[in-house]
This record gives sequence, structure tokens and C-alpha cells, in this order.
Amino acid sequence: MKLFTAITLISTSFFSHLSAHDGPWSAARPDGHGPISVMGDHMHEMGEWMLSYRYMSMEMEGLMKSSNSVAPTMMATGFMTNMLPKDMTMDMHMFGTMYAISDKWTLMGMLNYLDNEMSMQNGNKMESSGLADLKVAGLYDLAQWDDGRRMHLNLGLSLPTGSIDEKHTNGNTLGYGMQLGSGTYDFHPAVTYLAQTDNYSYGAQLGGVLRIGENDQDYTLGNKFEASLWGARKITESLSASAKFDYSSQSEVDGEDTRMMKMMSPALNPNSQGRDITTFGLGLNYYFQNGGLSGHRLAAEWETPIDQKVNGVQLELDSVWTLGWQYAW
Ligand SMILES: [Cu+2]
Repeated sequence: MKLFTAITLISTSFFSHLSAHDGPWSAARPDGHGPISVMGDHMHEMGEWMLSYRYMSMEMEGLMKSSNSVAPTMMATGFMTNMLPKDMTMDMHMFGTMYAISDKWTLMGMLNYLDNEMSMQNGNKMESSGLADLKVAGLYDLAQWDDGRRMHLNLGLSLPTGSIDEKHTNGNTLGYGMQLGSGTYDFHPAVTYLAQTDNYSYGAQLGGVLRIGENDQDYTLGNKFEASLWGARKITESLSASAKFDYSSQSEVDGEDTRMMKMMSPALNPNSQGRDITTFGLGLNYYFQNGGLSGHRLAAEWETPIDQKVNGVQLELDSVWTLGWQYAW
């Protein structure tokens, strides 16, 4: 009889791993939050607060024309060899806060600080740093099912707090990619779908950036469409590992900043902005559930392109690292 009970217990616990999640979606597990590079992936319960800090570092090196690598020459690119970019690093410090005013609405605010550095073929180095565009968002709960699935709407708006007047030390206006903001109010809508089983979780987010009007230099950065799909495995009660695919498509700049000599360098050319890119990412989430750090989360994610096609001539994206800390109470 004891043997029978033991077999029953073992087989029940084994098969329960295969069955769907019992009960609603839960944030109280490491993969209760998406990969750290995904914004607005989760909501909170009424009255809950969250603070977060993310550090994102993006490396670009080598030139591309459409989907091909090209030599840094005038012959290959149509731009003066001296004025072609060689590499660029973009570091972003992202400070975020979330608060759930009800079980239906979670509010979000995000302040980013940018630090850009670009080297040209002639050895010139250009730098810009400062506050980027402030983003506010409301996440609205669309549906929650009893088997661990849920869906929400992201309604975000970014305010033109970032400078579009960044200059090189010689007084020339820096290119579009070195500016800190868009100069326009931008609408960031998205739909997010989440699903959990006992040991796995999945998510998908479809969204974009829609620019409203044009900025005071008479141009508008390209609108962007983005689709992300990820899956994560809960390894222990505190640790999960994730894989993510992300596709985004951003169009070129509409209009032009007449302070920039657009024939000189692709960095200054409105038609050499925006790209279609598919990336693959691997990430880890760690969730402290006990002790003094209970409620804190640490996460890291590395992403690299598997396919990219730039508009005009641009630097090739190599990799993106995102490291993050989150604390909810
Ligand atoms: Cu949160």
C-alpha cells in the first residue's frame, strides 16, 4: 500500500510538470518578468510599486549598404572616405518606475541617459551625452485566463526632452544617430501576450513608435514597427533562462536637418537612417525570494543580429548587452 502511494505521488508530480499551469499568471517567479530588454512586459497588482535600473550597451562596427558589408571607400558608399563612420558605442542608463493604480491599470515612467561615441575613418572622435526622451506609459489589462495566460495593452508616450542640437567640438551639428532625442512627441503602442506553464513561460509583444508631427528642425525620425517573441525556462525557484527573437523595421528620416551637410557623410544623411533588423537574444533572470534582498531581481541579456538591412549606408550592429535591476514591493 505504501509502495502504491509512493508511485502515485511520484507519477502525479511527474505528470503535473507536463500539464498546463493551474491558476492565473504569476509574477512571483524568476520568469514572471520577461527578458530584461523587453519594455512593459509585465503589469503589477493594485498598489504595487517597482523601481528599476537598466544599463544597455550597443556596439556597432563596419559599414553596410542595404544588407551587404561594404568597404569604407567613396567608390563603395558614395560618401567621402574621410567622413565615413568606423564604429560607434551607445550606452544607455535607464531609470524606471511602475505603479499599479488598480488591477486594470499600471502606470510607468522611464528616464534615459545616453552616452554616445562615434569614430570616423579619419580618426575623428565624436561624443554626445545627456538626458534622452522621457517616456510615460499606461498598461491596461485586457484579459486574464485561469490557465496562466494573460494579455495587456501598452499605451506609451515619449516627450521631446532629449536634445537634437548636439554638436561636435568644432561646432558642427552631430548626425541623427548621435542626437539624444527625436524632437517630437512619439506614441508607443503595443499589445503584449504572456503564457505560463509550471516550468516555462512565453511572451509576445507587437508594437511600434509613431512620431507625431515634425520637430523644430523640420524633420521626423522614422516610424518603427517591432515584434518580439520569447520563451523562458524556470531552472530553479530563483533562476530562469530565456531566448528571444526580435524583429524591427524603422523607416528613414522624413525631412532634413539643414544644419547637416547631407552629402558629406551617411551619419548626416536622412536617407541613411533606420533599418530592418532581426536579432536573437539569450538572457538570465534572477529573483531573490528570501532574506534581506527578497523582492529584488537581477537580469542580463545579450543580443546579436541574425539579419539586418540598413537604409542607405550605415554602421552594422554587432551586439547589445542589457543588465538590469528591479525591485517591487
Ligand atoms: Cu514592474
